[in-house]
Amino acid sequence: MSYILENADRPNPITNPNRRRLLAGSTAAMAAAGLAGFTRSAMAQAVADTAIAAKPLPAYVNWKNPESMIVHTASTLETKRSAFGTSIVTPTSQLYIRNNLPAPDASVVADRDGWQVVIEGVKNPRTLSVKDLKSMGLETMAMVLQCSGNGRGLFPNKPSGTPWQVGAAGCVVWSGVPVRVLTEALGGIIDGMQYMTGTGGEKLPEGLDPKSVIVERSVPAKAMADAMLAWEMNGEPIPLAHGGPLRLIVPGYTGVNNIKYIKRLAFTAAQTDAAIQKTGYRISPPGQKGDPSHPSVWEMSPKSWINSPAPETGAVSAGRAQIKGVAFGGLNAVKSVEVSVDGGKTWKTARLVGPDLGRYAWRQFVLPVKLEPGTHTIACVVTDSRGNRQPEGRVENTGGYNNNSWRDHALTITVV
Ligand SMILES: Nc1nc2c(c(=O)[nH]1)N[C@H]1C(S)=C(S)[C@@H](COP(=O)(O)O)O[C@H]1N2
Ligand SMILES: [Mo]
Repeated sequence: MSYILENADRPNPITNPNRRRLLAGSTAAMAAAGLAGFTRSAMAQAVADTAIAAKPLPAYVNWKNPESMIVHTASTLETKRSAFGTSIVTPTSQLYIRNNLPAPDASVVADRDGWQVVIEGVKNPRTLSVKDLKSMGLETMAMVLQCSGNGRGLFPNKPSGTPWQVGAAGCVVWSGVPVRVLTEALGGIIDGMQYMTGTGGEKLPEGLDPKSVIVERSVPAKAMADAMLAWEMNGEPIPLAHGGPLRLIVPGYTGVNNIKYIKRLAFTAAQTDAAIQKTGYRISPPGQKGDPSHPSVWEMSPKSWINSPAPETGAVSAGRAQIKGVAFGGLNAVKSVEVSVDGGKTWKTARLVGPDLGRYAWRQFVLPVKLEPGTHTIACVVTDSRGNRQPEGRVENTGGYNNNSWRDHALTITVV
């Protein structure tokens, strides 16, 4: 990933219409941080500092809610831990963003139905438009979209890359045509094709080897069972920033495998030799660069985290509280979630709340507690339907991928 747009033009903070909301948000954050009692000038200074620290939304996603986002760079935005609601689906206005390359020109969403995708590795290969796809089938599915680097910021050795906390993830409802239906309509997959390879439709920067920058990922062909080519998310046409007009959805697989603005879907005998597959996104031992002998970031593992109370300030009043969070199994449904308020010494089973949107969605959970004054470490652990339990520790790796350690995700709160 040599070509990463980290310094794209950002809107001028003075003229940016979001600035007002940003400042309002900072004031609220300060109040939450217990700074409300500070002198006026200290308060004003702190507000100014916060406003400087909080980068404005980049122009291409200036429709996102600035109060719920952490802007790492113009191509990496995460959802604040305090901003995850409890009604399961992550609003598109609050969902994280990760771009390895600048998106295609906005003109591609002016004629969504005209977007074309090449299907290869089937008996009757064809180029199909979104309009064609819409006539071929329909499925709707809720799925956790999570960057493989989510939780990287919780690795003590701070691997290089965006230091995501928990917010490079969301639960999204997608609509589109199942890949299975599509391949059947095109005569089935050619024998021996072991991978499903998707290619992003970005215009590649000139002067660089295309293989070094192209967003092209292969996943085991079996992943196609529940995969889809989607044109809608959370009830709207997929915004360009999230991969419209057409996105490959591979449920249970990490974010990078879900190719935005897909222009080619191929069943292939081998994995693509694009750098993003060959050496990038590999679980390599600390100090070693990724290579094809290391596991690729594919399936997600069971993971959960607490979002309330007070994930950012850690300051909570004594008395009754509802400990809330999210839990998912990756490939399997959530069976149960346990919560500890003593750093993992004792556990209580939480209650799963709200409708079950299927095995690829996350579940919200709640545990009512009475918090006594003092310092407490709140942790949670999910077990999936096959009995896989979220581990206590992380697997150390150079890229800081796949952190699902419950200890790293625990919250320490001070109850007064
Ligand atoms: N075409 C394309 N697809 C892509 C990417 C990209 O840069 N280009 N980034 C990937 C990565 S690393 C992640 S985590 C997700 C992010 O999806 P989002 O920006 O919709 O949240 O998209 C994936 N699909
Ligand atoms: Mo990612």
